[in-house]
Amino acid sequence: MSRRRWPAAMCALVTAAAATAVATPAQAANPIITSIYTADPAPLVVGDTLYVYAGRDEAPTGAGNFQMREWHVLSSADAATWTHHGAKANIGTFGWAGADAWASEVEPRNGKYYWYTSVNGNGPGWMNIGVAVADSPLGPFTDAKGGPLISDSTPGSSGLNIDPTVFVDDDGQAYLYWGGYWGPRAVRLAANMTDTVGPVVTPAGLTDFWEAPWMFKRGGLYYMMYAANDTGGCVTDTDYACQRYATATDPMGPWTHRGVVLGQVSSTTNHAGIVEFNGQWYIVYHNAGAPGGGDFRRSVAVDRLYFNADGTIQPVVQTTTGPPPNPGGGGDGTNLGPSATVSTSHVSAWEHLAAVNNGGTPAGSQDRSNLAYGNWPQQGVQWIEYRWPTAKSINRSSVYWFDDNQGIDLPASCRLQYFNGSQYVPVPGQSTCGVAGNVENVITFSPVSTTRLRLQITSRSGYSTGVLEWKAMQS
Ligand code: FUB
Repeated sequence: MSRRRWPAAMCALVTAAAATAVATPAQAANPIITSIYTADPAPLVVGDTLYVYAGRDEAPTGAGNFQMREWHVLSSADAATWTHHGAKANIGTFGWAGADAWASEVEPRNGKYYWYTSVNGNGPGWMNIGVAVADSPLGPFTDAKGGPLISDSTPGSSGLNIDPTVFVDDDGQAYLYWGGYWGPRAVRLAANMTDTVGPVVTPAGLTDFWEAPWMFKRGGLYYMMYAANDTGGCVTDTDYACQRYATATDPMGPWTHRGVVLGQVSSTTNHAGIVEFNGQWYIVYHNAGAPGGGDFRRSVAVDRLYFNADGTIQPVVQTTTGPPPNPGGGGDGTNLGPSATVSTSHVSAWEHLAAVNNGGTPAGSQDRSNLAYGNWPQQGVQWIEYRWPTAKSINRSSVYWFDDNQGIDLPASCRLQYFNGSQYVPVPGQSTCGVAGNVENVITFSPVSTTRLRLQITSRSGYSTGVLEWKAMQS
């Protein structure tokens, strides 16, 4: 972090509700939006949409401090062309806060979207972590707790309580990492996503941590990217920062430092997020690259991220063109589901297995207008399966989950398997199997030639699962 970015004075109290904005198309280049200045981007994939949540820099030219009062949302269907949805939260979202809408991140869980924010409270101390919640990625978001989740009075908290990153593991346990001013911290979150569980700890192994952690998982390995500002391979001027990363086999660490992901950018601060979308990996970060840009007038950019075969990350090449369009798929667009024979581990007597491949287009996860498949009262691992008389080449699938708000709920996890002639094995290189409600969750993978495709579904504890439509796309 730049020493220059410490604010001399707090910004004005903002009590207005989050602004409603008309979605406007943005450009396909870096920065991805130039109509306003944006910073601290946090990507999130929901179904076939890539969202970016970002703060808004409102500092005038020549200002020496941040002026940030709003958090905005952008979205893209291909990681290249962006729609700006306007401010979906602001300081007024948190009645107890008064200034400094700093870095944030949205994490989905159980059909809700939790927006963790860095914000200045009105009480004693400075920065806090707040959490807002909504039923959709675009809100409306409201304060989920009525007070800070983390503050200066939280035992063991950081010297600067900013920059939350929240990660929900496959077993349902959620983790919050945050911190600035060389003080990383970690704590478990309760299933309600708004309470902490157990002590705040200082994670080991985040070498040269300065601020801005970002956590994700790939291939069973946990990754933590974070801003550092050392001169030992990171930056030549400690007013600037790079993004280092570490890996761990346990979500609480210890972490092993692996190197630099993103070198110095044109703004002093360096804040980034990593996400997999339509089978490719991306880094979303900010710089001072927009016309009139600067350290307090930053802009969000997107570039491709590449992993080596051993799981290490290649240094990012920063571009002004941004990534090429990635609409997903790549096949001929034919859904092979309707031509398949469908079977299942269990279907409730009053539900309909035929629902999964009858070509319906659900309006939402409660929409039974084209029938619904459900496996109540079964819990744990269940499956649905397609069989074709001859082998089909498939590289993409999607699932629209059924949620009856009773015994059937969104699943905890899912995965796609194919029959390789002797057994079911995971489809190779599959992207995250999404469990979001009210959307088509797209899964991409390397093409397989098979007569059988299976969707394995693991329920949340105490619930069964269901599907409204399942697609298998020809490659
Ligand atoms: O945007 C305000 C602060 O600057 C963020 O919280 C930090 O990560 C840095 O980007």
